[in-house]
Amino acid sequence: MFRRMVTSAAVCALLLSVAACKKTAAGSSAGLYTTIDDSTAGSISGTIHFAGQPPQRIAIDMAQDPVCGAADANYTEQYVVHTGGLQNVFVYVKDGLGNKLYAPSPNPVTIDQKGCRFVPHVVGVQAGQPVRFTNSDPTMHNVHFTPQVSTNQGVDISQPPNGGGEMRTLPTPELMIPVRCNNHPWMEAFINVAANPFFSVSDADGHFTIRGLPPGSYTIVAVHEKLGEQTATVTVGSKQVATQDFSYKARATDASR
Ligand SMILES: [Cu+2]
Repeated sequence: MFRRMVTSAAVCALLLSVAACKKTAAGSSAGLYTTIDDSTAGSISGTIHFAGQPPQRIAIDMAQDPVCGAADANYTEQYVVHTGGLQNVFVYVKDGLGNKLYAPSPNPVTIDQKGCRFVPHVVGVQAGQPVRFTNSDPTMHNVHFTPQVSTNQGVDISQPPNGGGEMRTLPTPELMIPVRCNNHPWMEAFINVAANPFFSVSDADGHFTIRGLPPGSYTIVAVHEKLGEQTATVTVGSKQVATQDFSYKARATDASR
């Protein structure tokens, strides 16, 4: 018993995911977690702009697998821009919550393999919240990733045609973990593990919304897989929708991707 407690404490000391640790060490989550107060909660909403001409998306040759070759056309997803808005940017609250802890949702975030691509291309998940991997294609796929943070375990699982469903939980915050499929080298997705539930991924028009924030001043960070991070400070009043946009532009080395 004593050893188990010591081990648990040691593991907790290593983990950044304080919420999950305290839950384990205390044996109960009661009182540890802050609940979202809908009577005062505000949100941060904005658009990720892409200034100038985005690099052209390239059609992917999927002929090596007849099933993929028969699927819809597939294009590189590094720069998905529609009417000036950049999709697939992960935006999260980095600072401003003080010592508030939020329970990770037990509901999994799903990454499907469909049309020989990962869908969605970028996901956010809270530390301790499960990620579920599925395969909707009539061909064999695979999910393979190696996190940099040692407390997040690597994954390398084969997924049979129209199968899968395996779940994994990453306990520690980490940004843009690349996910690949061993069978199809063009396939790529990114998992972002957040310390709290306040994050969003920009949609097809570049819009994002982070909901449920208590009134306060926050540091938020936008992360793009190729163009990196941008930071902003945003103040959110009671029931207010605060606006914060970001703007990226192509790098000189990315003439065509
Ligand atoms: Cu695959």
